[in-house]
Amino acid sequence: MALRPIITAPDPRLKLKSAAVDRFDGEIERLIDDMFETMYAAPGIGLAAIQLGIPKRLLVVDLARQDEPPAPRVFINPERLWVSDTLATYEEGCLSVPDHYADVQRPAQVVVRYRDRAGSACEETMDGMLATCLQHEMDHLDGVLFVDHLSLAKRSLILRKMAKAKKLAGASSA
Ligand code: GNR
Ligand code: NI
Repeated sequence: MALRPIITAPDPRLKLKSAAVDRFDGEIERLIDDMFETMYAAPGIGLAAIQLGIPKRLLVVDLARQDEPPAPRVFINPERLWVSDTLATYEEGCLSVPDHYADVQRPAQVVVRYRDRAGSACEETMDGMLATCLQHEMDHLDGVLFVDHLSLAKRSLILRKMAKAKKLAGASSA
């Protein structure tokens, strides 16, 4: 297992549409292990492969609290089959947009079809934080960040701050 660096905005790779996973082989297994290690170390509750620069439709999630045993979940080639009309609002953050948080409205319930780590087809109805997190991660697979759901004014403010922080970091370390 290995920690891998998480890409932060602004970065053109975060806008890519990721491609379906078509082989469930050792390479994917290694990537999944690295994604968990990187997500837990961050720490975060979800991570999409593109956040490590790999444009594959693969994401990992663990919503267990610190006082609960780990509950790692893998979702490969996930598709939303149905979304509720009812919306839910959560304050979201993103490991690719560090230090920024904002309320985002999304469908409160979703039905998702995906393949698990073994490649088996699964279908699951989700609500609560899992529904929000899955939709946040599935957005990453289509090059969408949570800030893209905000008003232009809020999005621009956050992305301007991110660009400035990156420039300052580059100037001092490079
Ligand atoms: O760690 C994360 N927390 C979070 C909080 C609210 C809604 C979504 C998330 S996902 C985020 C990790 C991340 O950036 N995944 O892509
Ligand atoms: Ni994210």
